Amino acid sequence: MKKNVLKKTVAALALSACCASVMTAALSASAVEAAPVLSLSQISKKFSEIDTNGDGVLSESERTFDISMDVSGAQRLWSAMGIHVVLDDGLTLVKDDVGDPQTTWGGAVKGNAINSAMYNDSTKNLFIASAGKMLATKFDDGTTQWSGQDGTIVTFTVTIPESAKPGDKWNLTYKYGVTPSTVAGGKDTRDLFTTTAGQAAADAAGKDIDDITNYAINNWSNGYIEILDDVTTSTSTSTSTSTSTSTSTSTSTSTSTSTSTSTSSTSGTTAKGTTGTTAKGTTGTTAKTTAKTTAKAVTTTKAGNSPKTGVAGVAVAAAGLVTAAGAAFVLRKKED
Ligand SMILES: [Ca+2]
Repeated sequence: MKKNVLKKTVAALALSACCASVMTAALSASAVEAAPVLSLSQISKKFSEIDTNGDGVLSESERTFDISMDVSGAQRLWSAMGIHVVLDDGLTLVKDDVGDPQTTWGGAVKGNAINSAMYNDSTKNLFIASAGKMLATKFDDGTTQWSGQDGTIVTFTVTIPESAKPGDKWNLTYKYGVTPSTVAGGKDTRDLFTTTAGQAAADAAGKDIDDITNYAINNWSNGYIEILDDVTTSTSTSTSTSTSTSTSTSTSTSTSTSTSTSTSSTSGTTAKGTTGTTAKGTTGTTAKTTAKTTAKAVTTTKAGNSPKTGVAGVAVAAAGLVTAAGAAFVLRKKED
């Protein structure tokens, strides 16, 4: 009984959302449409910047990084989210005193009633969920507004390993999770970033993925932490030649060439050639040439970073998905 009422309500919402957007699209070229772009922090630092006290060793605090999950293009245009982020091997999620992910929820979800983060240690899947509502206010063109905003959704914290060294990189990768019906019961439970109306419309149309979610998963930007190679190691071989010739009775030419090649660091070479001529009483000429060659070291070495494979994802499916499903159910329940 309650279910039916709910279904009708959802259908009505979907219908109104559908027709409102169709009408505004027809009336105005600048209709407000959700085009959510989810991102994760992309951090590139030199080892010397991370090793703040300069002792050559990375302490726990020096190895700790805040990762921000942000969204743009969906200001007041979303209300339901459940998305996975997979942490690379080597990254450790920081937890609070009761074992939950240590998180700070941001402005994008401050109007949402439920915000939840769950982490599966074995699969390294972090599931971020948020649920809001439709607002009474509308955009000028009549488009329905929702509680979800642009900005930071959540900030969580990870540490890189003690063995971290220049050239290392760890990825944080968005994943669209699907919990099969065999696990979830009923029908497949899928990740989403949309409105309840958007999802209802997709359900009504028999589509697995609604349009807003589809945009999100095709435009998200993954995160990473990388340590740039700024360490000067190895010996640089530099050769410097200086030749000078001086002839003639009235002028003096001095040529100085200097070449320096370095494979790993910066090197400068200065060659100075001086020649003075005194033949026939002409004045001496001094030529000085300075050549400087700077070669920047480029390191493309990557170590110890095996990319996530689908196999790993599958392996987690059971446990991670149960978690996802659990969250989805909680969300649904709360929404009801
Ligand atoms: Ca240090």
